[in-house]
Amino acid sequence: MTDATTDAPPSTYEPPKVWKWESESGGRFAKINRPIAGATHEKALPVGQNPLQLYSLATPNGIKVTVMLEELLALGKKEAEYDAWLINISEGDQFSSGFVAVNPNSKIPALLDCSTTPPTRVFESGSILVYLAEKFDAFLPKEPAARAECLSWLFWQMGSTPYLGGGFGHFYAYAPEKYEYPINRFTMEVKRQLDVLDRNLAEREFLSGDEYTIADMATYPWYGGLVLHNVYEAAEFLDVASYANVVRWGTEIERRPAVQRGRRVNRAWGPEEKRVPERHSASDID
Ligand SMILES: N[C@@H](CCC(=O)N[C@@H](CS)C(=O)NCC(=O)O)C(=O)O
Repeated sequence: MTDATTDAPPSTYEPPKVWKWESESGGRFAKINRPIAGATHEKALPVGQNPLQLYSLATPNGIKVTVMLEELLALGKKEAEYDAWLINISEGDQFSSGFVAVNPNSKIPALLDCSTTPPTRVFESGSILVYLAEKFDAFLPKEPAARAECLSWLFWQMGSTPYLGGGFGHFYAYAPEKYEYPINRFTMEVKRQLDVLDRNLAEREFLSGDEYTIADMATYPWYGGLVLHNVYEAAEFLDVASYANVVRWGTEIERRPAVQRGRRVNRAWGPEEKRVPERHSASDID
């Protein structure tokens, strides 16, 4: 027997009336996925000497913030000096009581601004970028229309990327088996997103116009990574080379010294010379 609309064999899975957390779902990251929030263990976070304390990891969401901090330092904003502490998410560091106090959502990146009294906690990478842009008056245009365009692209990234990472990446690279239905669904959406970017970048140098902004910093680690670094080993499958404007934009951003520096911070894997697991001063990267 086949499903009348797709010719696929019928699914044998019947969802129960009430879902219960009984077993690991399988696939990479299954061990850290839980259906409940909150801390699993008591542990305080370390705090260094610099005004800003970052708790993170060099994933695309983490890199957004280290790139922004390095860009601010490159502009001469000394108050943007930061300590970057490594949060090993595969070991469950994001579930410590200290981390949960800074980010109740238990995901990197999380920022504590110790230059304010009391210290200000900021979580969600997009929110951290806006906070830093406003605090240091940089990389977020002030003129209302330009600002709206920048924030529109920033929020576009925050809303779109879960389909790339949690949807496409999960089912194409991490799930225990290759399932055709979700791979088709999320490939369609990711290619549409790449086309949105490509059309926009055909008309302008950066995402929101002539200026490099936090919208570019947020979007580059995800879609730049996808078209330049064969993320999920999907470059051929997605035909990323056909999004020539995205390739041009990603290449241009990647040439920036602050981007090169930011990509290495909180990196605890890959070639030794590219790792900077913790950063407490510029000399940790130099
Ligand atoms: N919307 C969040 C997403 C952050 C996020 O998904 N972080 C991942 C690493 S890239 C994480 O910490 N995962 C650990 C977990 O899910 O337990 C943001 O942009 O800050």
